[in-house]
Amino acid sequence: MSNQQVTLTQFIIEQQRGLPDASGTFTLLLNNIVTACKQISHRVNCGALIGVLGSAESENVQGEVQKKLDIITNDIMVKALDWSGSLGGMASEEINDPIKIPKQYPKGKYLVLFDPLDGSSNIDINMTVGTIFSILRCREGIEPETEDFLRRGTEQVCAGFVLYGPSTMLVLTTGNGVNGFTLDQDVGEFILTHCNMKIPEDSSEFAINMSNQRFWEPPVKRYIDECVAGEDGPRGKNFNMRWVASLVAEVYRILNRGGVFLYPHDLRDPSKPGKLRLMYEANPMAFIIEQAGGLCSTGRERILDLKPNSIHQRVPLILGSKNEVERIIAYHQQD
Ligand code: AFP
Repeated sequence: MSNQQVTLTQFIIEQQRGLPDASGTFTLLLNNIVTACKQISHRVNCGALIGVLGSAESENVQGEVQKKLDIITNDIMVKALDWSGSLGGMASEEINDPIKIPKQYPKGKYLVLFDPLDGSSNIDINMTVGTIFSILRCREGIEPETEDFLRRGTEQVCAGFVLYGPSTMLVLTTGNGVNGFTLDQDVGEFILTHCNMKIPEDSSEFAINMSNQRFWEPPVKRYIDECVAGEDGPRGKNFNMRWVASLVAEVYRILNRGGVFLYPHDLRDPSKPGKLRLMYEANPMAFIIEQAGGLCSTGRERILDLKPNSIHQRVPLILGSKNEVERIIAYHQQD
């Protein structure tokens, strides 16, 4: 590590210094999240060597079969965070109700919501997975109920994700732009490597699960048909397609070279307006994407403006390069 390198801890402390009311609680919370993610990174890296791959014999609250690592990573997050005194409560993709802070520990002024291992169906094939988190403020001293978590994405004070890929990376926003940090595995520190990330406004790359095509609504069908028509169609240029089936990997790609990601509303099951979860997938990604100059929408509404109705609510999700997402929104308005 050279003297020039800025660690995540230094970066956060320097950012917090500018805030008159900063007490160090937020820095501690973030530090604990990062410690958990380093532990997760280690487990994911070791994979089959330590017997953590494969499915557990259980389902999560969404009725999805849990991977062993879904359970392990959830426990790592909870244990890294519950003692710190910085949290009033937590919510996880893997647990139905809010997770309470054990009685022996003090309660603090933040709430954290997380998906401990997003894209976990990729884990057995050694593809990129990640942890996504969203931090909200909490009234101090209360025992937060579900209702206390159900706040619009605009109220997030911080959002981030850690990507366990060829490198382990943390992407973070506190509402002052987006920065990327790479884990130096030898030193055990996240180092600032991607300053002030900005998404190109235009793009010719889209990501969507094409196997759902027959269920799409007309505006999405129109957008994708026009991309696929390439030079011969109304867009007059060729498009490329990617689908990793891991939101963290798709968002990271878009942050670096632009593009759009769609998991749109579809007509398969009227009880499910989308696949992805608002509070610990769509909201944190929307905060990051908007801070990097992109847009994030359901097609009809801005994600960050949605009033949540449950912790595990699903929403349609369309995000990425500004001009492409604006086009998709316009197609929804014309529908
Ligand atoms: P898993 O965590 O079950 O692998 O789901 C991943 C995910 O929530 C998101 O990361 C992907 O973008 C999306 O689902 C992939 O969905 P499909 O499997 O329908 O392509």
